[in-house]
Amino acid sequence: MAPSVNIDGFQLVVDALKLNGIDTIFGVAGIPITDLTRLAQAEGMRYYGFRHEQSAGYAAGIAGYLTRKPGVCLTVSAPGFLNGMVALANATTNCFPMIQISGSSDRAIVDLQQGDYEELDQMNAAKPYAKAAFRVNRPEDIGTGVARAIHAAVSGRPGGVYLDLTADVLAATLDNDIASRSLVKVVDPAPAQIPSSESVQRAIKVLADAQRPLIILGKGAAYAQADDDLRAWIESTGIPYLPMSMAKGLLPDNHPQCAAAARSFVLDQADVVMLIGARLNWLLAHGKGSQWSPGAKFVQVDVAATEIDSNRPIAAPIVGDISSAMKSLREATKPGRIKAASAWIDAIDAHKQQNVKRMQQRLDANPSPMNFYSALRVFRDLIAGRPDIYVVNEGANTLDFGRNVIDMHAPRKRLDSGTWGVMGMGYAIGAAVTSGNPVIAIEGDSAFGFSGMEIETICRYQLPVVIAVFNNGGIYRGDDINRGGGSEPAPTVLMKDARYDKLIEAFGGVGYNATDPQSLKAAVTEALASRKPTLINCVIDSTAGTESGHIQNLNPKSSLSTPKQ
Ligand code: ADP
Ligand code: TPW
Ligand code: MG
Repeated sequence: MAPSVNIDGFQLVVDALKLNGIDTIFGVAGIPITDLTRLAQAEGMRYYGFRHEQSAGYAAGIAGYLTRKPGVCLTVSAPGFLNGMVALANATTNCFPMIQISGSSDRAIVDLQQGDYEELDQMNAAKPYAKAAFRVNRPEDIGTGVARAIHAAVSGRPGGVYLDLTADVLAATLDNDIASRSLVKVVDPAPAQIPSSESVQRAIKVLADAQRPLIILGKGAAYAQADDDLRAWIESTGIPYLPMSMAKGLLPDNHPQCAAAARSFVLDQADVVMLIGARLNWLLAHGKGSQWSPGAKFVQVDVAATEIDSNRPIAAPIVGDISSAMKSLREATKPGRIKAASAWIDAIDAHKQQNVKRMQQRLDANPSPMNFYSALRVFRDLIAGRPDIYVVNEGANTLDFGRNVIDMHAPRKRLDSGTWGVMGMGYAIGAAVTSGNPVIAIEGDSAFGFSGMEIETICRYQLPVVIAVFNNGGIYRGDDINRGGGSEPAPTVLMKDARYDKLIEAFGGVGYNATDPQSLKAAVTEALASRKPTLINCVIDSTAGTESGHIQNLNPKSSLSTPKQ
């Protein structure tokens, strides 16, 4: 007797995700996944439909970072898949757990290149950009495919995983009993990786012998959610720390041990540097060059053994997950064994005071039009009393000044362009959806433009997102000139006097045009109180920024004469 056929691939995918506690999907509907989006919603999952897959993927990536569960992005075949792929690569680069699930066309036709609708060999295209890539070719393998994707995304160093579901598999049907037996509930997807006690003892000795120790906290430490152990151990040692941008707030930025206001001094002077969930990549000048003391010794806590020695030799690697590592360090560090010397702390404090004074003078100035400092001061003051607010910050100068000016007071509340320098509204939506908390997205006018249409998404779902477009009329600045003398705008120039606030009104959101700190403060305050989708056009001096922001050293220059800055 033929088995009773009563479950299809669509249903199995939803069942497999739900069985593993995945309750949210970000995506764009179309062939062959339209019914998957409908079914997911019908079955109680949250589905957020975007205007572009890249934004949906950024939302999924940041949701993964914030929740430690893989964020799921669902895309259609070929172009939709490729649009999402930037976000998957971004997740891998930033160590965010994410799964991009994409429908794909007919395998037989794709493999013979016979010209199918949206034809592309997606799994192989995804491989170089993903931590792992899988394709499901039989409906009875859907459960295994989802389980493997989850393990790959969250275990060890998290990353982006690609899961290909062919149109045939989605539409296929399967006997109900066989189908339910094929599902896999993943057990312990991110197992603890406990560091060896030798590695912990070695690190303690290096730190205890240091004259001028320094801790650098990265977003791996934020991701680990080991906030209490991390803070307790750091406070017990008195070692000053520098937060990388997304680790800001892990310990509050106004903590006495925070050395952010003396960054150059501590990097130059430290004799032992302990990296906790931070890579010695371009963001730290690879640990080399004039910023760094050539004799500095390194301790590194990281879940990825392959990260060790990648840029500078690591004298004391602690390979393990940060939660286990901080527990081991707390247990193994005898009281008083590691103690930052008071001469070192005093020297740092002196530098901090000078720099804080200098910053205060800049913040106190009230130029017209606003510059980055005067506009950011408004956000700095508001956020100081609202640790629940997420701050998304993207652009070049808008990003760099924002990082320095806005203090963070709670863990994982600052989300920014990260390791790859990406921009778009996806993080703001992902943070709002996963937390329900208000989000302030401080975006350069160019940064905003990468996915400006997602304001329709924000309005459609009525998300409490306040977008502040720092409108200086360009990429970096708004005053460059056409070097050929022609009348067309210069390459970095965007439309002068654009009114971005008018855009959101088309979708029923609230727009403000802010030309001074008072009107900006009033607009943000009203927006936070109402929780309505809001876009504030912040008019910034078009000459206030610098080309490439704070990374001019990475920008090769031609013999072309540079304009005055
Ligand atoms: P940042 O940009 O803030 O400096 P990076 O993204 O460069 O941070 O570094 C994050 C590091 O944290 C990566 O090397 C990654 O392997 C590591 N990491 C991520 N999650 C964990 C974890 N739970 N435990 C230990 N290390 C982790
Ligand atoms: C996908 C190159 C880096 S920063 C930036 C661009 C285009 C925009 C800077 O202008 P913005 O900020 O946002 O107005 P501000 O305050 O300095 O004026 N394409 C991608 N990623 C990157 N990083 C770029 C281009 C870039
Ligand atoms: Mg700009």
